[in-house]
Amino acid sequence: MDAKTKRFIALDETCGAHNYHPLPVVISRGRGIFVWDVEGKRYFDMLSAYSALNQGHCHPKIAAAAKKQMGRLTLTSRAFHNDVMGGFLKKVCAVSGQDMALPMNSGAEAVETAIKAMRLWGYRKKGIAEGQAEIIVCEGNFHGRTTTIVGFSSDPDSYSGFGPATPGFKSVPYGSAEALAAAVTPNTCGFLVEPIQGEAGVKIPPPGYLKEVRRVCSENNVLFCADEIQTGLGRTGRMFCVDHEGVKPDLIVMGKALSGGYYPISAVAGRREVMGLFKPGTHGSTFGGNPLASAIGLASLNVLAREKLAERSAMMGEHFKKRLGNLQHPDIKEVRGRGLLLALEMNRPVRRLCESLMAKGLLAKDTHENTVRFAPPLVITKAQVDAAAAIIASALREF
Ligand code: IF1
Repeated sequence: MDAKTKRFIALDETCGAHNYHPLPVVISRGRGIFVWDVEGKRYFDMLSAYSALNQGHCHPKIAAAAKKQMGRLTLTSRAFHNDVMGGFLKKVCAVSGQDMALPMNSGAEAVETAIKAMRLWGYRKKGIAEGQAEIIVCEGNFHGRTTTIVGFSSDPDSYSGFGPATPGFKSVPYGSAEALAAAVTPNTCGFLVEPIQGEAGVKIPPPGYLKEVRRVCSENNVLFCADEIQTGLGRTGRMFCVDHEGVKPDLIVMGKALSGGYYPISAVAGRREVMGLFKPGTHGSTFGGNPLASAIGLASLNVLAREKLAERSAMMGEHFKKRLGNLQHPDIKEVRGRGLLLALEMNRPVRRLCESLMAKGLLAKDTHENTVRFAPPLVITKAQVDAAAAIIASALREF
């Protein structure tokens, strides 16, 4: 590792809390599916900032929209209207097929907003006694890092040391609509679920699961809330992952690629009967729905549509999955995924494989020890998929 890289890493380690264990690479530039480090070395980005860069690094159209708005108006707070937010939220509702949206900043903030919306609906509409509302979540979930959210995580790394947990949540096995039905009580207001569990290692539920969830929630007057922060906005080959089963949740949570990687933008879109329950003073955020975020968000959604990135994700994902499926190695356990949310699970820890991939010019992240996630920006071409697959094959031969 050369001096410049060492210096940047030392600075991060001295002044930054060690809540991550990054690969030893210092990135200084990005464009499309590539990033360059401080030595000028080029890498395929196979993480896309955990699927926040579906449109690719530094997409010129989003940059142009950001620069234009930056010179005009960036923040008013919601104490006043601005001339950008409405157009953005109209687009958010149009792409999600929902009536009303509430803009926030991080994914976790949007999940917290959805939790408040489900509880509010439970009390105001379902008639649950105040303070008794329950929300069902899945084992293996990842919905963010606030204390309430980690309180219902099943991953000790996420919740240890951060108790006491917020009450009012219970877990069921992922993928079982029967387990969900059995867990519902008269106090259940909502079910919060990832259509594919990203952090758990790209866990895909059995076919028909989401349809069954929709039926169970409808039959029991329980809100179905899909966390599409990672799986949404084209990542799995459809605009939203729930579209693979033609299912319409009551609430959809978005984040990450809603900004094309430019700016923290998230939103909860839902039925008017639910989202209309927030009255002035009952929820808010200094930056939520600001003009700059709204201009960037609108441009990001327009790029997804104009460049047909969901369709590209389906086509390139199929091709990439086939190439990964042809890889030969005695320790390969499974190749799985949908669209360009792919995972290679081995029978042993893969950190060294990721370090070898990095040496060969490809950046990928291990999740839960034995799984490497491959989730490039959706703008990747067939030739680039083939080049990436060749690098992965070469690293595997040495692994
Ligand atoms: C980290 C994981 C991925 C998410 C889903 C909500 C959020 C996320 C389905 C919260 C965020 C990020 C967070 C980041 C790493 C990454 C991650 F490994 F943590 F779990 F992608 F799988 N719902 N996921 O995936 O959104 O508040 O971060 O904007 O915390 O290490 P956020």
